[in-house]
Formats: sequence, C-alpha cells, structure tokens
Amino acid sequence: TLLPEHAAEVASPPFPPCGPGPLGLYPVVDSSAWLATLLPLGINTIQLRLKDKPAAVLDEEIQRAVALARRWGARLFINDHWPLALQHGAYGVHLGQQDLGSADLDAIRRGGLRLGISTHCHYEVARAHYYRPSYMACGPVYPTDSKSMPWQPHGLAGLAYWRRTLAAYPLVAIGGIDRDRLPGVAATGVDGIAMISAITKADRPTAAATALAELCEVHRP
Ligand code: TZP
Ligand code: MG
Repeated sequence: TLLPEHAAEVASPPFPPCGPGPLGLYPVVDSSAWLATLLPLGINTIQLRLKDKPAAVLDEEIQRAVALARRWGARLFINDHWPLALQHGAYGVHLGQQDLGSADLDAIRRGGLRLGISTHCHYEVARAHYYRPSYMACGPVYPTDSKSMPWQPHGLAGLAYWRRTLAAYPLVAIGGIDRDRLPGVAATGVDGIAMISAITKADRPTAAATALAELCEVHRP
C-alpha cells in the first residue's frame, strides 16, 4: 500500500468529497473574468490560479469568483490562497506540495472546504495520500508550456497506472491535454481533465471550452 500501516493511525481525517457528478472538464484560469465566460457554458468545475498579484487584487478576484460560482452552482477551487478561500467561502482549495507544510489544513477542513493536491511522482502521491484530500491531481500527462517542471510526462500508460493505484480518489489529469489528446485521457477513467492553454489560449475560447466539455462527456468510459 502507499501508506505504511503505522502511518494510517496518525493520518488526517478525510476532506469532504467533491459532491455528485464527475469533475469533468476542469479549466484552470487566472482571472474571475474567465468564470463569467465559462460558467454560462455549463462548465461546473473550475480553478482560479492567481500568481503574483497584489493583495487587494487577490481579495477582489477571489470574492468575485466565489460569487460567480455560487450563482452558477459551480465547484470553485482556489489555488494557493486558502485564507481568502476560507474567508469568502469557496468550494475548495487546491494546493501544491510546497504549500502543504505551511497551509492550515485543519482550518480548511473545519471550514468544510474540499482539498485538491497536486502530485507528480510516487513520493508526492504518498504524501498527498496522508492528507486524505478530496481529489488528487496527477501530471504532467504530456509536455506543457504552462508551467516549468522537472518531471517527465506520465503519458497515458502512466496515467492509467495512477488511475488504478489511486482507485479510492477522484483523479484529475493535467498537463498538455488538448482536444486531440482528450479522448485517450478520458478513456483512462480519470474523474476530471484539467487544462490551461487549450482553453485560455484558444482562438475562440468559448467554442473550444464547449467542445472540450462535450468530449469529456462523450469519452467517459
Ligand atoms: N501542473 C501540472 S501541468 C500544469 C500544471 C499547473 C500546467 C497545465 O497547463 P496546460 O496548458 O493545460 O498544459
Ligand atoms: Mg501552490
């Protein structure tokens, strides 16, 4: 097993589940304006990933995104900024491995927020498992230009391996996924398919997101 027997006794209580229905297409976006664009299309899971923004902008953006997600009944995960996610009542928080040591995970759990954790290798998966998150993200599946990372892409076989190994968790695939690669990714049985550039850098983002969300449904095993 991923967790030693003795560790199971001291592992965290679990975070809340992500609610009914698969996560599906999971756009990762860098402004609340994207929520105004994407949520009316029926996309119901989204991550706000704000990097290098002044405090006032962070507060305003997260507040606005939470309000939009509420209005559309969507699951909004806030990357990194868990105090603001708690304060404004987001659906969940998404944390990388670097954030796990400093974030107050008990406060996040007490607040009833879901927790997603990024993983890229066996060590990170084992560490994430200790915290019993609401889902795990697994990447990069393919090479990506959106984030520089030391890890080799998992490829579809690697992703399928993690899908089997982490059967107890909803798994979110991320990294270099586009329209052409989506069917293969969906066929592994992952719960969510996260994308940055295939949506935010598309010539026509709304048309792209609509088509990608539809493909996620069609290719779900
Ligand atoms: N974590 C693993 S890959 C990645 C992150 C944040 C970037 C994904 O972006 P894209 O443009 O969908 O490859
Ligand atoms: Mg982070």
